[in-house]
Amino acid sequence: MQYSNQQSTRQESATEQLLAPSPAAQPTSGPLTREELQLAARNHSMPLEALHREVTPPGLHYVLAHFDIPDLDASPWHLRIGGAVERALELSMAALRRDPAITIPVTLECAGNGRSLLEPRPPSQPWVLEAVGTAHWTGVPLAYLLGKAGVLPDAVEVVFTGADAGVQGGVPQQYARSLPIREALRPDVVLAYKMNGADLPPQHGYPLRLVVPAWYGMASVKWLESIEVVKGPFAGFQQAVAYRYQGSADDAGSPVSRIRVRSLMVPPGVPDFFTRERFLPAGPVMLEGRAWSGEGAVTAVEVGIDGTWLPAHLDKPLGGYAWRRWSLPWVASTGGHVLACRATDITGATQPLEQNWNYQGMGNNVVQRVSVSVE
Ligand SMILES: Nc1nc2c(c(=O)[nH]1)N[C@H]1C(S)=C(S)[C@@H](COP(=O)(O)O)O[C@H]1N2
Ligand SMILES: [Mo]
Repeated sequence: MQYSNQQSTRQESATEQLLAPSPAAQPTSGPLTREELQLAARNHSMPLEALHREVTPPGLHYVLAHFDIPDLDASPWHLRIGGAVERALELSMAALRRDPAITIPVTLECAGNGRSLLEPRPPSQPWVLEAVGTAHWTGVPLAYLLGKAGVLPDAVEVVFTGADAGVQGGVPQQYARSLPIREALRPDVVLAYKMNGADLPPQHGYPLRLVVPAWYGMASVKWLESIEVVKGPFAGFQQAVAYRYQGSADDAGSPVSRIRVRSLMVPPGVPDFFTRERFLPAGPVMLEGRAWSGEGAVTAVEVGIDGTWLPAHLDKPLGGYAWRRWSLPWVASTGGHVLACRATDITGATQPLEQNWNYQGMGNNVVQRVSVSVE
């Protein structure tokens, strides 16, 4: 794929570029831009072959950071909990590690997963299909700490602020997101300091991050610095402007929250280096992948073979908030084939065969299609 450098030949001064809404904010067709390539090189997805593994090793788990990854030292580091609480708290990492901890397997997915498939393409991190990963997160339940602080009765939301700062849409900011009180008090929302049993890697939020199971990744604030209980809805950029299902630039839209049902397949056979097209020998092959939904349990996965849908076998899920393996034996016959997979969850929601477009490219859970050549 080529990229164009048109976006870099703008006439504005650096200051104008910072303070004006980014000119790249319009959805675009055509070649990937330099800005998209820069983001794609910083933020990586999970190679699809990692779907073989029930738990994703940190280096294979997708990463998304809006700004720079902060270089934080855990020893002087403190978490502040304040706002509409009876007792403000300031906790060191050592103190947090003494609190009761839980470990929970969680599938995280970026809300922008699938964005680069849209036409026209919303200009942002150009994910294809695999901005996902599943890890065991260990830490203190948020509800335990909010209980210690004592949430005041008129509180409505909890705001989480990370240590990372930058400018987005012309707005200087620290990365911050909120949760409604009832979500913040769920027993499975965790302030995590371990990923798969080891200290968080820098890119995943060291020394402490929030993990909100079932919600798209933007809710799980990394490099967590402060927690503020508030009496009105939070209007920060990442809440009020970004992460909304919008029809157009002037549509206020609705907030992105829970992960839409999705399945992915391990592409069978071997790839062509450049095109990633697949080659495999004729004969029996086990098609497999994983499926998840933030709305409730995955109840079915169908596999499409040249347009005919067959029910896949489902393994037990790893947990209430983690993906579920599916498999289907197939006898590959010589020639070209198109394979697809489509999951359905307990609410009856199923993946669309044709993608739905929205202005920010959020929640595109269109079915994956894999072309294979059988020899
Ligand atoms: N502080 C902070 N937290 C953040 C982000 C960020 O840029 N800064 N990105 C969010 C987004 S959009 C996603 S999808 C997840 C990605 O988490 P991961 O990199 O551990 O997979 O982190 C979320 N938490
Ligand atoms: Mo994201």
